[in-house]
This record gives sequence, structure tokens and C-alpha cells, in this order.
Amino acid sequence: MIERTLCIVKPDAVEKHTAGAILAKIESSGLRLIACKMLRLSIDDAGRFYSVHRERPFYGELTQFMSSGPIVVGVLEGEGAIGRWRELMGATDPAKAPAGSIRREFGTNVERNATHGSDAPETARWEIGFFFAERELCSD
Ligand code: 3AN
Repeated sequence: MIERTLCIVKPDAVEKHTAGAILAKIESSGLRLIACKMLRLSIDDAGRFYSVHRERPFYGELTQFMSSGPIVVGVLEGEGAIGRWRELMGATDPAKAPAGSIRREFGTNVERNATHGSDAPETARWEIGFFFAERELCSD
């Protein structure tokens, strides 16, 4: 099934000037980048985006970090895009992500783990709508 998923290059990876390298890996994987922009979240934006995690102990730190600098957000499209993008990223903890994965190569720890990806079709729809208007999605 052709799916769409949200990708975020997080502030740690933008700060290290690795956003381009991450986008290159995405494009060479065969996933299509159909939307992309750079922006900086306010702490309130980050809180809304991560509201599913608001009861978790790391919520405060996570929203601080995600609003600490610019991010690059994009929409990926392709067959099984949600699972393929998660596989390309690797595990949440970069130390547990396989060699060659994006988080292993570019991440530092569970918080500063370089990228985000949607985890299911319903979340993908919501997350894409959080950042993009329909006219910004350059699909066929
Ligand atoms: P994933 O992004 O791999 O789906 P989730 O949904 O468990 O991982 O976590 C959402 C985000 O919360 C992660 N991307 C990560 O940056 C952050 N996070 C998860 N666990 C921790 C933790 N123990 N400490 C700080 N941040 C965390």
C-alpha cells in the first residue's frame, strides 16, 4: 500500500549540519520526499505535537529540546513508507540501532536521536496535518 509518513530532522541533527546527509539517505532509499521545510517550534507547538507523551517523565525535556533550534520536517511517500522510514531510522536509542541506520550514524542518545517518524497510518495523517497544508504536498 502506498503510504505517507512524517519525518523530522531534529534540532541536534540540524545543528550538526547533517540534515542534508539524512535527506540524501532518505532519497537514495527510494522513498519520495513530497514536502519539506525548515522551521522552529515554540515550546507550546512541541507540547501539542508530543501531547501523547505528556504523562511520560521525559515530556518536559523532550519539548524543551524539540523547541531548542530549527528542525527540518518532510513528508515521505511510497510503498510501506511508515515501516520503511522507521527501519531506516533504527531504534529510538541510537546505541541499539543497527549499523548503517540513521539514528546510529547521526544520533547521540534517546532524546537527541536525530530523527522522528510516524508510527502508524492514523498518527501519520495527524502529524502531516500538524505541519503541512494539502497544497504543500507535491504528490502526482
Ligand atoms: P520513537 O520516536 O522511536 O517512536 P517514542 O515514541 O517511544 O520513540 O518516543 C518519542 C520521542 O520521545 C523519541 N523520539 C525520543 O526522542 C523521546 N524519548 C523517548 N524515550 C525517552 C527518554 N527515556 N528520555 C528522553 N527522551 C525520550
